[in-house]
Amino acid sequence: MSEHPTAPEAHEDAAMPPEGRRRLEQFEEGITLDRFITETAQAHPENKGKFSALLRQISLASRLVSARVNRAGLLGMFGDTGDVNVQGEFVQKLDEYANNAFKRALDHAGCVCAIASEEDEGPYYVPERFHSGRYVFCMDPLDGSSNIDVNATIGTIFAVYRRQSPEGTPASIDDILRPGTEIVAAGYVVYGSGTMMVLSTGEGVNGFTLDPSVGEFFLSHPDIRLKPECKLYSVNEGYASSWTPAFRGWIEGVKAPGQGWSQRYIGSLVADFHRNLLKGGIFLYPPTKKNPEGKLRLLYEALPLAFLAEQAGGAATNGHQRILELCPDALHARTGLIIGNSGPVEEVTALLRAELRS
Ligand code: AHM
Ligand code: MG
Repeated sequence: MSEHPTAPEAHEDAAMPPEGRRRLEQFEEGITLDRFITETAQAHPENKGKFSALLRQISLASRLVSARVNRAGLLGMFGDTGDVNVQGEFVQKLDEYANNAFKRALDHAGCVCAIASEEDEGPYYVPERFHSGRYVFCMDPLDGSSNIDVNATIGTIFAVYRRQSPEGTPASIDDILRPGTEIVAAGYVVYGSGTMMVLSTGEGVNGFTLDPSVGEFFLSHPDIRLKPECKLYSVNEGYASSWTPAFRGWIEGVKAPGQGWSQRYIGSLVADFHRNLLKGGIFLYPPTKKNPEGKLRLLYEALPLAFLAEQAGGAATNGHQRILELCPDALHARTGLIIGNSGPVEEVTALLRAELRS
């Protein structure tokens, strides 16, 4: 039996909650991300190993970024590079590192033909010598960059599409700008007090915690479902003066006496989404005066998280339409985002739709 990763006495701890005991048993069974990938591939032999290669390279890049994030303060990796990205934001040193780590991990493995990144103005088409593959990879390599320098949780968000053009031919922008209904896998990695990858290949959502002592992700959160109870809302209330009356009315409603809601907002979408996914909650970022289309990016922020939310039994809209039915018209297109437990998401969306009609 594997020794990984806990001392036997931990199991004898009568005070340990059942959930903790269950997690330790999962760890002892040693269900690694690698094994999960192998078993997923066996269930889909049509993928010819390329999908597994892709997931393994994502895992590698995540571990590289995790290691770098953990040591950033020691390596002089805080702060910006002096460059400004296509979003008009200063590129942080870790943004650049994460962007390159994922591109380098993926471009030569024969599984990806194009990579779209928040940090790059245009798509990166994989050189032909690397046998450009059958998948398209879209990512925000390091979401929540403003939290880097304060050691608060940040993360990588990604979505995978199957290319539409034939393999072996040059890929194009039409392979990248696809509706969310065509996503074949999506996930994120949170670099927080621990590092965790949350992944869906379209058959539910599973969470894997990185054991840094062995450099491997282990299944720690199998079959994640949003809790039916939803009493957390995440919104930047500093923009309240930009909200429409219907939106403001809904927020005032949850704050009314006796409603029992709490507000939680980290300012890293990936971290706010992760907490809400595990505890039950709703994240809202509507259009504002500063960002009339919304701030968050459809292709590599909203769409992957919408895929995960739906796979976990939740919902995601832009305030009017289901996010997964949207197709970006540009790489860096922005959107409003209301995401989390389906009850409150549908409630806010119904109010906003009615407001639009009136
Ligand atoms: P980033 O991708 O450049 O880090 O920006 C996106 C981030 C999200 O992670 C977060 O939800 C949002 O911006 C916070 O914005 P604000 O500071 O306006 O509340
Ligand atoms: Mg981001």
